[in-house]
Amino acid sequence: MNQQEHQKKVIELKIDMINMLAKAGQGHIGGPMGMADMMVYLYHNYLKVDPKNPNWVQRDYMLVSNGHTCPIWYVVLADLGFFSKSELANLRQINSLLQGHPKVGIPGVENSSGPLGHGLSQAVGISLGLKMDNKPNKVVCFLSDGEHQEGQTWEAIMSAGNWKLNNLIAVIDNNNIQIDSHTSDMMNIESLTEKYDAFHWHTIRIDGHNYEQIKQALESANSLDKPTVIICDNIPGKGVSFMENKFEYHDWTGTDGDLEKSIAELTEQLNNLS
Ligand SMILES: Cc1ncc(C[n+]2csc(CCOP(=O)(O)OP(=O)(O)O)c2C)c(N)n1
Ligand SMILES: [Mg+2]
Repeated sequence: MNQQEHQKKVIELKIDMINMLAKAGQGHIGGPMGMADMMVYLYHNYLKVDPKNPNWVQRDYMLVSNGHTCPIWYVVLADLGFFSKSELANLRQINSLLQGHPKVGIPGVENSSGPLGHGLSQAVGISLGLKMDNKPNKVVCFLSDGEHQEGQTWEAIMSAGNWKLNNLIAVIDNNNIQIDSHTSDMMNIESLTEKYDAFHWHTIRIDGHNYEQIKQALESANSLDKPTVIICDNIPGKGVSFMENKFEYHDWTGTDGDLEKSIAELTEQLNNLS
């Protein structure tokens, strides 16, 4: 997918996501909007996956540790055909496939999450197992800035560096928001670059909305004898003016008019592309 196709797909999927949240009446929005560029790039230009055969033994593994951001994951997976798009209309309904947090059993979803701070450990386990079996599959794990305030995340970072897991890529949604504060005000996690370097990772820091930077970062991953981290300096709520950089839009709780205004802004951006 080239840059223009990518931009278009990102906006279309943001609109799908907002429609899905509108139907559910609530759900997480700020993080997912900021992660969309990277998520779409990964699935369309990088990961080796087969939507018709989600458990294909040769697949790359995609994990999302910051599980509350699953709305963007769900729309990307549905768009690729991992499951029917009609499932999106049942988000957060009792007994439906797609709950507010992702779980194993949803086609394409490799890890259950929601309780934060565990996903990188799960990814390290998979990566280590694959290496022990001399398998070429890659493992990509999304995690958040907020999760770097949790001890287990650092145990996983230390383990991956120690075992030189060069089949592992951690992608950080470094958006400087968490549930009810800016991350830097709650508990500063910086400097991530120096910290990952010190834990023996190949450390790349990019603007997570820049197609070329995303492309180059992924091209340089896995080439060294180390795990790779791509620290994405993301804008939460990216693409909707009144949501951008506002921790108040960590989630959307049904405020009247918000979603209609968001879709109007995104539709205008889409029209400007074509
Ligand atoms: C172990 C754990 N503690 C607390 C929560 C509640 N919680 C849900 S989302 C969230 C914010 C975490 O920050 P981040 O992942 O950076 O969120 P975002 O950028 O998407 O706003 C918190 C504290 C949780 N899900 N799991
Ligand atoms: Mg965050």
